[in-house]
Amino acid sequence: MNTEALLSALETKFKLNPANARLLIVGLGATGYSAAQFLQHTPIKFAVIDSRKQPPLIDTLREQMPDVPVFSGGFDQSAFEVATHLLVSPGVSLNEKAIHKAVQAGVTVMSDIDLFACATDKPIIAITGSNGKSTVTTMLGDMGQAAGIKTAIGGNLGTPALDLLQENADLYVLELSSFQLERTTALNAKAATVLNVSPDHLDRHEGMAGYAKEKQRIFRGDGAIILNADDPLVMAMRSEGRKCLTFSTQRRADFYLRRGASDTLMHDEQVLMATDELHLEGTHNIANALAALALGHAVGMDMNAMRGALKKFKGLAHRMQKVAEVRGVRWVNDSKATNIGACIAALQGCDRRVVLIAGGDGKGADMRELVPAVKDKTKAVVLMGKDADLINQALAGCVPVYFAANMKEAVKIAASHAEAGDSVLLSPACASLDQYKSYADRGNKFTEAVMELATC
Ligand code: UMA
Ligand code: ADP
Repeated sequence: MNTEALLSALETKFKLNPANARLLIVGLGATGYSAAQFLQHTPIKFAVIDSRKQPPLIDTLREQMPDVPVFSGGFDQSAFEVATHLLVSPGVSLNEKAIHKAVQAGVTVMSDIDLFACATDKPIIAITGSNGKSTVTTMLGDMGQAAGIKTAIGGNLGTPALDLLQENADLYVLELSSFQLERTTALNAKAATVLNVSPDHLDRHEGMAGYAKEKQRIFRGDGAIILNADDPLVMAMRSEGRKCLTFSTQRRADFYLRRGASDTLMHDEQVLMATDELHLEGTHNIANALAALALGHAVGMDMNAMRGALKKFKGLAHRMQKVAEVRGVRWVNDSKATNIGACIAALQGCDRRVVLIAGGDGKGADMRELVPAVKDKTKAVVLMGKDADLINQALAGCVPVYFAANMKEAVKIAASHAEAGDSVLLSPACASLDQYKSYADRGNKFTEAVMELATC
């Protein structure tokens, strides 16, 4: 890292001068810790605060950086009063009283992505959307490597952006959530996309309009804009005077799906590959592949290398992952479907009758949007978790609904309603945290229960 260039960028973009700046890192999870590690090698003075009594990385921080002041167990206003800048972790709402007050007093809010953007002059591909972010980010990582470019992938995907700098890559591919974007101003990605916008995180954003506005922040700067021509909310983000590429599974676009005897992925008049060369389920994954091709193309990646990577891509765990075929019933783990849009895409992609297992924390979404796809594809629904009653009311008797207390019970009930030729799909349309450690934990519990069933 070139510290001089970093400090100059921080001074220009955030009026952050180490001589008088006091930066407060808000949140001591993966993001907060990565920011502390990064700042430790700069002259910027900082402290860390977390509202939790025992934030996950507090012991590691105290051991590794004993001189850094740490506050925990609440957002003590006095810590905010001496700060000139706040670096707020994505899990902390900007509506927190202490943050709100600090902002009113003139304190600048920034994100780890801002620090990252100021710390590198290497090209960045930035990816957001309600669904498909991790899949497209991973596809681009594979494409970059196949093209011989040292590529690092991370952000919301798991590895905090600042940790990626240690890889000294020539291309960074960042998955960004609406929470990361709402507090980011310095990003200028060489190519960026909003894959789609469907209801999610409405408990933290001001309605769909507010949520879409946060996503649109990914297009700040002067890089190429990649848009989903099938999503009107995304197309409304088109901006004059910027290089723009579109992708579509429904109409002619820069990168599109051509239906025919053999369905093909196209770039203008050029046939790129047949869809049956992809090892992925569902039309939504074709959209993801087209988006990845458009992003790669926008940064000048070799088309053959990109095609080769896509042909090898096997999909990520917990996304439409076939777990087993038991007595003619296919069991599919789509635990990562943490919102309505993902669940609808999963149902639409199923070519069999479905017994759906859903439920969890609906994050304030209107579950009635599930009705058409549920009516069209499912023969029964098994509900569990915090918002099971809410989903049941939304479905209003359109299919038989059963309730389960836990995953083992849900799998048992689903098995009793599925016949040979059907699929049982775990695609919850909800976050998992009311009952599980994570979506992965929920998916693993599902897989375990299915395996138990298979052996009895
Ligand atoms: N928290 C507090 N008090 C605090 C700080 C955090 O209660 O002072 C809570 C938050 O409400 C949240 C949890 O602690 O429930 C974690 O928050 P965090 O900001 O410390 O999270 P990190 O560990 O830094 O992880 C974050 C992303 N998490 C969130 O946005 C909630 C990770 O995305 C991301 O991989 C990581 O940064 C690296 O960039 C995870 C996620 O669930 C996968 N993202 C959401 C999603 O995909 O839907 C947005
Ligand atoms: P994200 O990182 O945005 O959560 P993932 O690639 O992890 O996206 O997929 C999350 C969920 O969304 C999975 O259930 C997956 O099957 C579904 N999904 C993936 N891509 C799309 C898409 N383009 N449209 C709708 N749903 C999708």
